[in-house]
Amino acid sequence: MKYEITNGTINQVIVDDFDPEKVTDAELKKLKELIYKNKIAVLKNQFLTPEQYINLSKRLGTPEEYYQPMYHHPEVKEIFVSSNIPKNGEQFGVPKTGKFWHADYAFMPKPFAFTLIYPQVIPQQNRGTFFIDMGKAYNNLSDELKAKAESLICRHSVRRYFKIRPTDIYKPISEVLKEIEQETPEVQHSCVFTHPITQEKTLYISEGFSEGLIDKNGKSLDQGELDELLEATGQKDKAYKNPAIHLQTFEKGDILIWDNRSLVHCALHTSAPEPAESFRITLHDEFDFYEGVNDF
Ligand code: 7UC
Ligand code: FE
Repeated sequence: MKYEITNGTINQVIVDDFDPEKVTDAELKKLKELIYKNKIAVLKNQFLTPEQYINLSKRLGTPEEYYQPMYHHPEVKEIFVSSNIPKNGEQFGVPKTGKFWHADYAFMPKPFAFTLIYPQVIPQQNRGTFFIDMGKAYNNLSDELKAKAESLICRHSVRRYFKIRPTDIYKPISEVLKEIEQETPEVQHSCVFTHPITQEKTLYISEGFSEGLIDKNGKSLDQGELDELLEATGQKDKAYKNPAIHLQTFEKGDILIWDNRSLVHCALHTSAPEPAESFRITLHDEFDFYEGVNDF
């Protein structure tokens, strides 16, 4: 496995000669270490069937199916399908997913270590995903804000970005809202945690899923306090010009793998109705998401 590291707002590990049939466990271990350290890897020229894709993923970690079946690939349930291209005349997966700053499953008690994205149909314009390194974001805070953030807990929920399901049509909105709260009740996570592998401190908040901050005594802080922290990370920049924002573009055959503990991301969906489709797999590794995650 030969790789090259390109320096940028976020470093990328580019692997040109990746062969999932030949790669050894030792090389995959090395790849994971490189991802923890650099945050993003791109495997070039991959043309895998859904089975080959899930088999490769299983060698990198433990896949978890998305909690809502409407996102599942019909043949491989662990594949989350983002698509605006119907298959056999029917909707395939869910269109326009993740178009807001978030870390995958931050609204769940046990978020994932890694996310893999394998674009299948790439639009000509506005392709790619924005990323912000929240380890760097923490590091760039003033000492005063660092100390404050470390003492806080953040509440997270999917409620603002829950997608209306086909089966929700004609339901009273109050019923849908009640179901969201029952199925995915708000969770709490430490506002800052130490990455279990790199030992880097990371600010764990996002514009899409974070609902508010509370102190260790359970007292809620003003919304302005969360907004101040989000602003400092670059997530409030609606023009995506903040220097902390990295735009990752794709080519056909790329598989992107990133560290979902350190990075928040925001999908860049085409404004014109261009066809787009990608297959996502999310993985747990052998470590807790962070030390103490089970206490929440
Ligand atoms: O449709 C979507 O944008 C999915 C989103 C609510 N959740 C992705 C995740 O894994 O956190
Ligand atoms: Fe996502």
